Amino acid sequence: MKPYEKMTKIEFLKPLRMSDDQEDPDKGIGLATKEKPKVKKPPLYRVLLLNDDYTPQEFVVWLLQSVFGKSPDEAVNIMLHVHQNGVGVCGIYTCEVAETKVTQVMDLAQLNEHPLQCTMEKE
Ligand code: TYC
Repeated sequence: MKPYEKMTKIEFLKPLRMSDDQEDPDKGIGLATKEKPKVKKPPLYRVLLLNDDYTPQEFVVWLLQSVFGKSPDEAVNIMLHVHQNGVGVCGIYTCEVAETKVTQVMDLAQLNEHPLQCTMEKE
């Protein structure tokens, strides 16, 4: 039986260990030993809701629940924060997700003929 025939699938995928008496071809050519992590965290974006005098409060609460997955209590709190302070954060997402949320809010506002504005900014 050949050695690889005894190997499991996982063993087969593992690189074979070089035995001590074999010459290491990479020895002494200054290869870095400490690897830097290769994954970078993606930039994040805040999605902001702006206050206006015409969009109904119930519509904003509904949006926060359906687009941003907020609970009824969270949605009311965010809506009231925006109502009182002029602007508020609906959520923090990667760029593509944030863009999608902004588009969904703007489309729903337009469809329902409300002047609601939604934007995003880098964290
Ligand atoms: N100010 C609005 C009103 O009193 C409610 C409102 C809240 C509108 C938040 C927009 O992003 C908003 N009807």
